[in-house]
Amino acid sequence: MTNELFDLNGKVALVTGATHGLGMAMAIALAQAGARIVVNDIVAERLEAAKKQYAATGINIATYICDVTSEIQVIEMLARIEAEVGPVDILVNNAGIIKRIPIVDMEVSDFEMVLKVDLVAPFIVSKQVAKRMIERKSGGKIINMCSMMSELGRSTVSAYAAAKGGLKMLTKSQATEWAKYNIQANGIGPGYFATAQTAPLREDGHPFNDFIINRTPAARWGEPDDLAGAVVFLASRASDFVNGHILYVDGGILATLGKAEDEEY
Ligand code: NAP
Ligand code: GCO
Repeated sequence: MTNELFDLNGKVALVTGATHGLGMAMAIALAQAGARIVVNDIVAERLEAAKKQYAATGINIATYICDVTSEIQVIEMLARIEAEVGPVDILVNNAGIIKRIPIVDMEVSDFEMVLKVDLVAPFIVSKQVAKRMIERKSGGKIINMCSMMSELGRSTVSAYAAAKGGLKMLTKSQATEWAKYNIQANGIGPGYFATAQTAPLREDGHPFNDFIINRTPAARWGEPDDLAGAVVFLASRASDFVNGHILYVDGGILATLGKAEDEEY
């Protein structure tokens, strides 16, 4: 019974921007649970390189060039996916960017770009995928990549926090509108994970590295594979009565006020 709850055989999963990082780790986990994986990116070379990396783990992915901020490109991509792979059953809105600039120094165009990729794009892709799920009466799973910044502010990442806070509330609104169609919309909120996106915070003895290790009860950065269980759970029958939930995978960051430098828990 338990294995069947998490079985994704026969399902098609689109993981946006999953050419590396958290997206790739989640896509691999979904594939290992039986899903057929579709990945998009904006750069053809990155898709080709990713295809080889996935193949090295025994996973044959379908790839599509698509800028998730363009509704026209998303519509065209979904039409091709349906014709060439099959209708999307599971969507992971993983694609995202960040700009670390103090508010007073940030150009409006930079703020708008982060909102466009991290909030408007998940709206676009979810809308187009959900429309098709409703038309097919198939139900489905929408999983939005939230963040510690869905709950907390941090200097220099105001645009990202505004987007990820909005994405939390978009997730709850999607859950409200789509639950009756048996579509579950939920979020995953990773803590601080070791990927290209956070590399600048971990390099060359950056003080933030030690800060995060001290701020995280698990006393380490997350590794992309730490999201495998969360994404398979939210993509599977096991979460059919879970709606509008943000599942934080953060080593305990949100559970604690933190501790003094030399204090031991
Ligand atoms: P990442 O290394 O920056 O990867 C983001 C991916 O999104 C890249 O493959 C990128 O493609 C793609 N992308 C960006 N803009 C796109 C667009 N307009 N259309 C299509 N694809 C686009 O990020 P990550 O660390 O793996 O994180 C993945 C997600 O989890 C993001 O949403 C991030 O905000 C979130 N998250 C990360 C952490 C963390 O600690 N790492 C924690 C919480 C939440 P290119 O490489 O071609 O630009
Ligand atoms: C930052 C980091 C974070 C992580 C993640 C934390 O500069 O604070 O990039 O934003 O990416 O979102 O959950």
